[in-house]
Amino acid sequence: MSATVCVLTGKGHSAIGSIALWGPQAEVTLGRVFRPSGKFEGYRLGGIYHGHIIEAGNPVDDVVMGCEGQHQFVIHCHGNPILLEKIFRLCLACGAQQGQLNTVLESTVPAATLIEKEACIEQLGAVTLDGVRIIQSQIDAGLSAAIRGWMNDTTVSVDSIHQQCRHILDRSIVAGRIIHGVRIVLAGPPNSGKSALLNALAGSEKAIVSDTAGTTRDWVSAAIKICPFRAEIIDTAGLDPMAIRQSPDAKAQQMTLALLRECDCIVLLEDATNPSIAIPTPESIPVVQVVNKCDLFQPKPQTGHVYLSAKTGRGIDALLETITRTLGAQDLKPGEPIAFTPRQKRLLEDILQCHDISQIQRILRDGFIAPFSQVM
Ligand SMILES: Nc1nc2c(ncn2[C@@H]2O[C@H](COP(=O)(O)OP(=O)(O)OP(=O)(O)O)[C@@H](O)[C@H]2O)c(=O)[nH]1
Ligand SMILES: [Mg+2]
Repeated sequence: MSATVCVLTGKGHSAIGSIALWGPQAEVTLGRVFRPSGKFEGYRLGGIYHGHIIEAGNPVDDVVMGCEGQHQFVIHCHGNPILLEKIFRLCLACGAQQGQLNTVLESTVPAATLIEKEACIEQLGAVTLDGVRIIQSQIDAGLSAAIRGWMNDTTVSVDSIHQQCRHILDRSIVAGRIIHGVRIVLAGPPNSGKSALLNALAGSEKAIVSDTAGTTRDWVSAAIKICPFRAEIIDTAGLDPMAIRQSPDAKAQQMTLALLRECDCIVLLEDATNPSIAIPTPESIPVVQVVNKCDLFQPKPQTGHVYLSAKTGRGIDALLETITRTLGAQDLKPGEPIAFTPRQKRLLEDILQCHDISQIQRILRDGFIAPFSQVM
């Protein structure tokens, strides 16, 4: 089996760049690309080696290389991305195959349990610091503590475990939103002020605002922070039952309907000066009802509606608070157990199917607590 190589550091310029090289043939590839300085007596675990990356006998870069485990090396070179790319390609030319960052971590990060290993990998994809914290808190406390508690408590009942599993799965939806971000779709009839609201939320002119109905056809988006979420706000074509079939308008309508089905929350706008018929939305997606243009007309308040003016900005804070509440941010307490991978969620769902405590104990031991090496 050939060695595997992967660039560990980001794509931009930096002082140092790092490349992982691992696998049973790693030393063979290294022998072709790395020339240690001074006396060399072989690689040992924890050893740090200064030397040069060479190509056809000529030095390419001055590097420091660490032996981080059996057949596991990290080359620390200068951080110019062109140089990193060159060293990466040299390793490929010298027998290594390209690996993925996740695989590097699975093979090289030391971890006592599978939850810890998964936490190391998953936190790389977290889009907020809160998301990273949620994942990290599952290693010693959170999910790990809940599982250890069930395993150590000889009196715990199947019903009690089931109840807690359901609670964890519910909270995992909110946690997933904080970890991976949310998609929020602005929908409503033409001219209700969706593009004006997107611009107000983004703080810049992202979308064209005009009093011509049907201005927005293709969707436009902006990324903003709605604490504790990172939100992608999507402005859509106004929903208009009169849009002619087969026309670009009809296509825009279909795109809006597809976006409504694939988001975490719908902000449904209504024009205070021009009330329209209710727009049906998918049942499973939470909706925040907004009445816009309240600077022109203040309608009689209805509970559950947010009244605002995208033009003056009045009511925008109330909208952000309502979105945060609707997405359940307040339901998740710090350190609470959550499942942060599809595998963990599947195991909790499997536990919900078990009626025998010994079956549950087996899933807990093999799926959560077993050392990483025993499970893979
Ligand atoms: N007075 C007032 N005018 C607004 C407000 N929001 C939007 N408008 C105006 O309403 C018109 C339509 O606004 P848009 O944001 O383009 O509406 P839209 O929902 O994106 O329209 P389509 O893209 O056609 O679906 C523009 O003339 C805006 O200036 C508001 O809060 N107050
Ligand atoms: Mg628009």
